[in-house]
Amino acid sequence: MSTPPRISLTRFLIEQQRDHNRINSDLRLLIEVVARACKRISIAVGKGALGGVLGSAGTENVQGETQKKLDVLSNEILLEANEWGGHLAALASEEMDDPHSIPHRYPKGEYLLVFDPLDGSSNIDVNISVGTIFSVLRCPDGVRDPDERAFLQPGSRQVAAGYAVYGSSTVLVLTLGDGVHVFTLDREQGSFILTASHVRIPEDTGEFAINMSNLRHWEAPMRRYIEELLAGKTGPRGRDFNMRWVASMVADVHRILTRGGIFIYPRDLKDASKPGKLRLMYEANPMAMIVEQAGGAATTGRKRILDIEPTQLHQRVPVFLGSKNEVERVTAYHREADA
Ligand code: P6P
Repeated sequence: MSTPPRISLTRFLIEQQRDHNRINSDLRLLIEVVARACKRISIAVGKGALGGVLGSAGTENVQGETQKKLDVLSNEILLEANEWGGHLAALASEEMDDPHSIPHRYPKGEYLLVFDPLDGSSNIDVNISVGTIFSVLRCPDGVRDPDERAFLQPGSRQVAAGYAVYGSSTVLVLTLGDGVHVFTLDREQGSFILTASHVRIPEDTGEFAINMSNLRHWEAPMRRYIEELLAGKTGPRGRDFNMRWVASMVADVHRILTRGGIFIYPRDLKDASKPGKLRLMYEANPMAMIVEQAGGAATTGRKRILDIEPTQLHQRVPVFLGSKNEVERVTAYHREADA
């Protein structure tokens, strides 16, 4: 059997630009630069205790969460990598209160990049997979000095989205709006190599991902859905289900992209002021674009995530995403309960 040609990320992007006219040179540079930054973050994460970057940075981010040293380092790597290229009008990050302007010494471009530089960082010190999540939007026409308002666009306007998982291998998952493609880092060559194209999420699944410790705080339709899964063969679903929870969204989503499943971080009444834990702009939106591009679904339990009109850069939303038929079922339960 002939081995498929080794297509690097660079070749893939050049072909997307030249043969398919799907992207322009600025967006191609943006993806290349973000991928290169993810390689640097992968190296830093891979050093573990030997890199002197584990543990807390002793600072808090805008979420009021203690920042890990690697959170801060990953953020700096992404800022430094993206400032000089002339492809961005501004950047925003989970780790920064406000958007980051492109220094005046560099040209500005037409894109906005928003990212979670190191998602799942509570897992760093215990050597469990973490990752980077990013989303690309166009800067609104005529906006020369974008502030938070320029970023507040629905996820349906994303031109690209992706994540890197720093696990047993380092994987970059990317969508440019024409399917989902997976690249695996060849550490010897230092290149991301295409290892899967047009990935599809099975519409049905026997696996769910949720943090069960919050059960007593959930809304009624959420408890109904999970209790039916736990009832297994003897219950209304007539089959058994399995559960996984890595507590790194990138790892849970990558498993779902690879073999199906449903990922849920619901609204819980533990803190009524927070409509969910996960952030819309740099967690829910990019993951929702990827999941929908792979034939899955992504809702807040009540509405399509990509249709949400953002009101704040760091706003939170409930997240239900993955195998289409399961997401549609649990969303129907919420709508029935609301009716
Ligand atoms: P919990 C990581 O902190 C994160 O933002 C996501 O990556 C992950 O899915 C979730 O929070 C885990 O939350 O409440 O289970 O620790």
